[in-house]
Amino acid sequence: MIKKTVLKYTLNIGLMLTGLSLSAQNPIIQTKFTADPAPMVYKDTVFLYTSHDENDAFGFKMKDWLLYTSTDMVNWTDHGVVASLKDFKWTDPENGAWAPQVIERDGKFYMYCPMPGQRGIGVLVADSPYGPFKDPIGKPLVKNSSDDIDPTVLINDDGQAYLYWGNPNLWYVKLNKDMISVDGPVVKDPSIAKVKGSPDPFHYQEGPWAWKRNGNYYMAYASTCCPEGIGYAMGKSATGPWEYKGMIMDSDKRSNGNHPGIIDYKGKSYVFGFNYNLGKQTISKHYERRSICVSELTYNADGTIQKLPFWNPEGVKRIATLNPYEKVEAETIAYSEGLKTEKMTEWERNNPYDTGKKITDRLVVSSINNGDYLKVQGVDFSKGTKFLEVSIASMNGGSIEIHTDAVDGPILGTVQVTGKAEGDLFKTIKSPVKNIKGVHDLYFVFKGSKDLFYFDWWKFSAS
Ligand code: FUB
Repeated sequence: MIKKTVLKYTLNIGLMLTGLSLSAQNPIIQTKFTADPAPMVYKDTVFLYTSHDENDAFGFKMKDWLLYTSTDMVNWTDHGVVASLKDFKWTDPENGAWAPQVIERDGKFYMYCPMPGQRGIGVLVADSPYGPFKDPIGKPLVKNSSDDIDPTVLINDDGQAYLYWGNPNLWYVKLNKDMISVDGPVVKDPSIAKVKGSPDPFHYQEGPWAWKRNGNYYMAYASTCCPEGIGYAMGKSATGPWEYKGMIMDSDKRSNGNHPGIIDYKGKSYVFGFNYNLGKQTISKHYERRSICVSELTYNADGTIQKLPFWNPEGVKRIATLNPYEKVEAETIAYSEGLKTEKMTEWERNNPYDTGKKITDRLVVSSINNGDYLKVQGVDFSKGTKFLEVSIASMNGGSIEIHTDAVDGPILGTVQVTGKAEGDLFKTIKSPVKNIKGVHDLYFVFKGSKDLFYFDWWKFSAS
């Protein structure tokens, strides 16, 4: 494990070297390594399902799938692990949780999960986008060839669903209405299929992402490795024939891989993918420690897509504000440095029968040391401010300085945290703050020595 002070120093040097500034937004998740973005818009929220590179990964070391949500495209709330290889009793639980996709149908949520090494593509189902996800069939949904990775799913206007996947060929199969069984044969897509000795205009590699928009069918994908860019094709039906239309993002040696996830949300379009910036800030060697990025996408009038530069550090613009007068989970983050998140379980205490009953699981911000900070963007203080409440479990104590609009901007207030080794015992601390109005970015800057405390949520009040 790299020492935190060294990590922070290298991170700052890394930020300078990679051209990132402290106003960076990309990569959008800094507390874990994430890859293979699978965004889903459901009601007013973006649900971003991701694969998860372990902190000590050299090659692919991936055990579970994560979920983040946002309603403003800049502040992302961490929901932790939503599914893992352990949910499939028929596979190796240790490694191989590759690129998933989730789709909603008739109020149920279906997660398609590939496992490499000819293990196939499994399916999980849940009644809520937050899970719990369960394996309804107890076996792979698709087990066809060594190409079986990277599923993407589309439900056509006539209700017919299609599952596509594959590296280095694109395959598809029709799904039944139940979304957990197939209808008919597996087909190797004839337009994108690689034919030895023939030209390959698509430069298709893997990571397909299918969608329909304004009557056009689209297939974006990671282009020939390595490095991978993001290419796309358009078609007149859900099964093509596909016509290569160009690159959404050229390959770039700064990112060995890339993997598209594309949505429309609140009147704008977005493409997600990944880079290696965070991992490279601590170690320059190539390891599979990836980080999801996002850019705004623009369609031309004829449905084609404008090419984007490589992931810009600024990311995308905020499209809504954050309400500070309701509890905000501390793991709602626009950008952070030095922090992690983890699930903590609180157990019943003073129980004469010692049943060890679980009271609650909470996801908290952890690994908090002197100088770390988290930023939230676009906090709407229309009612003004008088007090700030925070939910904290102290380890060594310390303080939180609340800065506005910059990490060293004006201080709105300071929360003093006392107490030692409180474990999972969270307490609410109420501190006076100056009055502020309008929309501001907030920086929670942590001061003290090391292992200061765990941070669960915060909330402002105007009286
Ligand atoms: O994350 C594991 C694999 O790397 C994915 O399945 C591919 O698309 C590539 O991103």
